[in-house]
Parts: sequence; structure tokens; C-alpha cells
Amino acid sequence: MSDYLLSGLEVSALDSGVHHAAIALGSNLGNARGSSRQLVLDAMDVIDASMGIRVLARSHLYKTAPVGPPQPDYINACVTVETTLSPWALLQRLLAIENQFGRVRKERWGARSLDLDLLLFSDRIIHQPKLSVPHPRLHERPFVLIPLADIASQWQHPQLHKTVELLLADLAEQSPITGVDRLISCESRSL
Ligand code: A4P
Ligand code: MG
Repeated sequence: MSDYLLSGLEVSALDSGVHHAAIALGSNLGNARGSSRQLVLDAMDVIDASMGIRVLARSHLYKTAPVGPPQPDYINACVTVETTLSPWALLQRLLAIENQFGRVRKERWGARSLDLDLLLFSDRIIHQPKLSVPHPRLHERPFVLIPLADIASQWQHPQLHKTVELLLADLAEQSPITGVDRLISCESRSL
């Protein structure tokens, strides 16, 4: 039976074992907790400290030109995790961490202190109103694919059947990639 046909509660109960997931982090608004760069670094630690989630690898941090309405540059990064949570429970946890970091939702694609997107969850495909995995814009965005390639270059997109490395190469072939500059190197371990 597909995920789509099950209610969230039933799916949560069925989800057992350990899964790998990839999460994108973005910030272009500092706040009382710190600069965008600090918020992204702190958020990686908070994700790692969450029950049922362990960070396996952290990408480099990148300064990226904004996509969407005019707004400040972003700091973007990705982490891979192993988790015993279901995709729905993991998303809820990520939304709670965004709130903890002062996220206020105004306009779509508007400036934010912290954005956490669930990019990939093992090889699962879920398309529901409140959860789409793989993230529907993952393959279009250098600010996601470049950090993701640091730590999960061989992860196969379960719908497009291409690795992250290949998706990035496809994107670069369409037009030269600009506006993504590496800021900080983090120790990483690829999946
Ligand atoms: N949602 C569904 N699927 C997911 C998923 N896989 N991960 C739902 C996370 N959330 C998911 O999210 C709205 C709702 O989407 C959530 O409540 C969840 O139930 P949101 O974070 O409030 O909305 P958003 O981030 O403004 O919209 P969206 O469409 O997710 O935006 P994107 O695609 O994340 O783009 N430019 C640069 N340089 N760097 C950036 O990081 N980010 C954006 C936001 C725009 N421009 C950017 C960047
Ligand atoms: Mg988001």
C-alpha cells in the first residue's frame, strides 16, 4: 500500500528501523541568538541533540544569492542524519526547531532566520499536502545540491533515478552556476 493511501498516524506506527535522511539548512536573517551563520551552525547541533536523530555528516557552509523576492544573501548548508523517526515525525521536529530559532512566516520564499527542508528520506517517495519527499525543488537549486554533494554525492534521487552528483552536473550544464560561495569547511563523512 502506498504512503499516500495511509493516514499520518498509521504510517508513523508502521515506520520502524533506522533510516537515512538529508536536511537542508538556510538562513538570511540573524536574530538575538546570533548571525545567520551562527544560527545554521547551532541548528546542526540542535538537530543532532534531538531524540531519535543523529547527524552523520555536515556540509561546508555557503553564502548564496537569494532566489525569490529581493532579500539578503543566505547561508546554506546540508546535513545527513540517521533517524528512528518517521518522515512525518522528523518534519514536525524540524518545524519545531525552526520555531525555536525564531522563524516567522510572512511571504513565501521570504527572508527567514532558519529554514529546514527535508530533502530525502531513504528512498521514500511521499507527496502529501504537508510533506513532499524528495523535496520538489531539490534538483533545481544549486544552493541545495552543492552542499548536499559535499556529503551525499552518490545518493540516488528515487524519482529522477540520478545521483546528487549527476543532478548537479545536469544543472551546471543548463547554465553556469554562480552566486554560491564556500564560507566554512566542516569535517564531513559521506554516505
Ligand atoms: N513541506 C512539505 N514538504 C516539505 C519538506 N520536504 N520539507 C511543508 C520541509 N517542509 C515541507 O514550508 C511550508 C510548508 O511546507 C511546511 O509547513 C511543511 O508542512 P515553509 O518553510 O514555511 O515555506 P518556504 O520555505 O517559504 O517555502 P518553500 O516552498 O519550501 O520554499 P523553499 O523551496 O524552501 O525556498 N534562496 C537561497 N539562496 N537560499 C535559500 O535557502 N530558500 C528559499 C525558500 C527561497 N530562496 C532561497 C532559499
Ligand atoms: Mg522550508
